[in-house]
Amino acid sequence: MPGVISDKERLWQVVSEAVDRTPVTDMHTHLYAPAFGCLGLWGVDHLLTYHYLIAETMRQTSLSYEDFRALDRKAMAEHVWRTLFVEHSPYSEACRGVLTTLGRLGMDVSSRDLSTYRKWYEGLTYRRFVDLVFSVAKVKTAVMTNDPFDPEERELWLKKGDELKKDPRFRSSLRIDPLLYDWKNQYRVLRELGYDVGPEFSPGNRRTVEETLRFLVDWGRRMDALYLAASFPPDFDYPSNSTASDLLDHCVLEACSRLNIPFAMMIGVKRRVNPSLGLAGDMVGRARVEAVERICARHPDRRFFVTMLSRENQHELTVLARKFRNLMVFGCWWFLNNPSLVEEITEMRCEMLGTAFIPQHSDARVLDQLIYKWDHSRRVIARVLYRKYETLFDTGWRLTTNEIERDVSDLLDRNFWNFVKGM
Ligand code: RAT
Ligand code: ZN
Repeated sequence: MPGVISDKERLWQVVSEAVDRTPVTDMHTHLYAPAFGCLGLWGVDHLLTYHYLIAETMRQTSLSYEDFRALDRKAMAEHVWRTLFVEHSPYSEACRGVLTTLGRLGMDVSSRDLSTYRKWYEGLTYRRFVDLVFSVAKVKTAVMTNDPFDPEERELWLKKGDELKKDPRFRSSLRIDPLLYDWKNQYRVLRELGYDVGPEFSPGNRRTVEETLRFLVDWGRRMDALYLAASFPPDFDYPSNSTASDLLDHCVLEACSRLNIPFAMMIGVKRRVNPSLGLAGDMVGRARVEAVERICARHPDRRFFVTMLSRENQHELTVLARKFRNLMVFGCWWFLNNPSLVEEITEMRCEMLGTAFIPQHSDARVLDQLIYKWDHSRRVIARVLYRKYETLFDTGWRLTTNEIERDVSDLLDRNFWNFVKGM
């Protein structure tokens, strides 16, 4: 067999190079294409004021939440830097991420000099920086989280439309949390946009159901969305006597069917347990995998991307994916995106699903973060894959370089696209 790998040293080299070099499709980010203007965040001050770091800072500072919130972005970044990087050692995952990013961009992290990092960015534009970051991180496509309920973003879609879709590196997903969980306020957005919906969502109100469906299909088309998506609280149940469940049954899944795209469910987040922390104030909770089981069973023709936030849900979810081919497990989400947990979860998924899952997404909010999120994840994925191939090697099975590259492309790229296309 050409390219056959005959020893473990070579095996490690092939696996680590394949994982390191394969361009990824990052299926869930909060990034924006350059055409979205100031919605796109980048630079060291945004890196330092990432909400993951704000949560850590507020544990180590005597500043009140109010005083911290009153600081401007630069002062906030300086406070985070001093608190987490100077007064303590920055080995938490989110802190280390800042250092990996600056280092991979060519800055000297040993200087500990925030002002030189700021200077490094001077003269760069977001547009040029996208080229640099995508090439350093080896990301070929980033899927955005596009929210028509955000007034600023909605305006852009209405005014600029196609211009927002010109950069092929950025693709859209239509995010609908406000519709599912805040109907009593958000129905007004639909009305303002010309959809004839009422203040109560009830399946018996045919006009409201049809108009909501029309809204979802129109916006899915407007964005050219690759999937519809929402996050769900730990107590999400399906089917259940709730607006969210009714909306799924009567509008959301039908919209997915008409658009021929999957629905992505991110389950297990308890929003705003500490509202003073803003985005950093959300909590994790153990959720009900049975809800996913029932939705997959009831809708065999629909496709579901699912990630769950609680570590305790991971085994059950992985087993469920063995039962339903319309379920694609993805990512180690948010509080799970730490090397020890990524390692454990990825290994388990490899053992039960082979190559049929999507190991990671970045959830990057600041463009620069693509660099560290993928750098850190690739290292763990390479280690886990090597161990799996090593166990194969020990049986006497021999692999070729092409086979390993094929598997890695499936995991980091193709599984996503095939599932989107329904292949
Ligand atoms: O990881 C995060 O940044 C979270 O704040 C959330 O955005 C989460 O990923 C989500 O998409 O709801
Ligand atoms: Zn997210």
